[in-house]
Amino acid sequence: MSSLFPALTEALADPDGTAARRSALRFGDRSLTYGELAATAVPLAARVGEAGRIAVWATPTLETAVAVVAALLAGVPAVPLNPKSGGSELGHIVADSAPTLVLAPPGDQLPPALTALERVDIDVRASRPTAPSAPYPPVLDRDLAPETPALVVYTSGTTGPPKGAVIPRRAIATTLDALADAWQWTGDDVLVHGLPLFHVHGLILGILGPLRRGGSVRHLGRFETAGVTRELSTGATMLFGVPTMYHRIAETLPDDPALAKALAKARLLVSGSAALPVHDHQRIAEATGRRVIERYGMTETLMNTSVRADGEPRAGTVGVPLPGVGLRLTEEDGTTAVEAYDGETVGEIQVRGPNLFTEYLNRPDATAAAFTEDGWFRTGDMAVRDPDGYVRIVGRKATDLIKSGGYKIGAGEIENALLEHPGVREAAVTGEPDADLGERIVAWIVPADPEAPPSTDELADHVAGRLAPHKRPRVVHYLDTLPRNDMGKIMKRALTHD
Ligand code: MCA
Ligand code: AMP
Repeated sequence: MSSLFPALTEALADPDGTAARRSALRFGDRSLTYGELAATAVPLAARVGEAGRIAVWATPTLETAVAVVAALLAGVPAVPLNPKSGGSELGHIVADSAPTLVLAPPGDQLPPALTALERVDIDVRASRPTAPSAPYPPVLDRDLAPETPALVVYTSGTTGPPKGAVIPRRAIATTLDALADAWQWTGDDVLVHGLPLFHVHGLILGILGPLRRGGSVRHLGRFETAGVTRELSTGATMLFGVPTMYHRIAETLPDDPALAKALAKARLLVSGSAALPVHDHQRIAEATGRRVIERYGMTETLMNTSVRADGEPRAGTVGVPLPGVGLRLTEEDGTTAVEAYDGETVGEIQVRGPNLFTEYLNRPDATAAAFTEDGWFRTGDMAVRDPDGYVRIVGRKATDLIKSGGYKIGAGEIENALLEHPGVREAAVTGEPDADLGERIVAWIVPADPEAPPSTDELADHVAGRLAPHKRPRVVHYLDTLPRNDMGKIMKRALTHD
């Protein structure tokens, strides 16, 4: 397979050439050209070349981008870790993915779950000004087979701990090239975003995307509308974000003419990871004259559909299938295709194509269950199709999956964490609509001692410390019993707070 990053290969071949001098990555006041990225990532790739699998302490920094590029050059699968993950989540991911070493920025303190691993510092400064001094990695990235695993990204299911989706090199190349076609995305584009770097959206689309095109990315470190204004006013051409970020932009716009002006200049504003409400689409369009376009993807499938840059933007839809992606809607039985393009008939979205993952690590049962017998991946997303093929997502099959701030969160893992609190006898978790987060996590608790129930903050801290802060309940209701059916199963639909 050819190199994932032709511009980097070019910079390696000619360290003084034009390609090498082009800007690649910028995080705050720290940046790397393609030449500097090569000089930093190639020695690191040589260092990790023999490793089986490597964990990356995926802070929103230059170091994470360099580490992932190094792993991809070396052909060693990288497991990006959320640096805010709690002990039990990290423990699970490390035990399941069994990395041989962990890459982290120098000076970052790693939690106990990682201290047994060999640590390699990602020292961007050390190799920055010079050409690559270490030998090239034993295997050059262009010699690697398309099926070589590139990343293992952990993603929540309805029950149990997160599963590691194994993403091969061909899926990354395919999805990024399909997006280039749909968005007319070139090396002249400068992307701005403030997404986390341990998920597909921020890492594959937001970092590897610009690098594959030979363009550049400016990462905000953390999302703030002021950073969006600054970057789009000074040369950035594209913005990627989750709906919560666009909601915050829509809220800010009435009092911030500079933000409106900056957004109006952008070539492309893209939202994904969850549905962007039509109201936010409208507010942004009215204030800026620009329409946000949506694309639809999943950790397991990378990107499936998008509104095209040369197509008609339509709020409430995720556009049309990307080149190479097979997409069908199926009836309740999961195999009979829905033929209608009537904007009304609902079916489950199933997809197939070279954009798909290979398997869930160590979970052949879950991998098999995710596909139909004839090889379609069941997304669990419910949709209709307009007469011209535009897909509208209308819901989700599983009520036990919550999308909050663009993060997918399984109710089951939060329930299990809550049950580990001594003050909790029974627990159920649901999602409810939230203007900012899309959905917020709600916990329904039967306390062990009704006279002294654990507080909302205590339970939020408990879940944040064990799993991750974005999985913490925002609201807690206290009940005497949970509603159960004759089989003893909790009836979540009966959980209402009024
Ligand atoms: C508050 N905090 C706490 C606690 N309470 N920390 C520990 N314990 C507590 N009890 C901290 C948080 O860590 C955070 O810290 C700060 O308080 C605010 O937290 P919160 O309100 O939760 O978040 P936010 O900062 O308002 O986040 C909104 C966000 C975020 C920025 C939109 O949700 C986000 O980055 N979402 C992106 C999700 C994403 O990338 N999804 C892609 C997966 P601090 O301020 O220090 O951080 S989906 C995907 O990849 C597919 C393929 C797709 O289609 O894209
Ligand atoms: P994740 O597993 O975290 O990769 O999240 C994937 C899920 O995010 C999909 O199955 C959809 O439910 C949801 N999703 C992603 N993009 C969109 C979008 N543009 N509109 C609605 N839902 C989306």
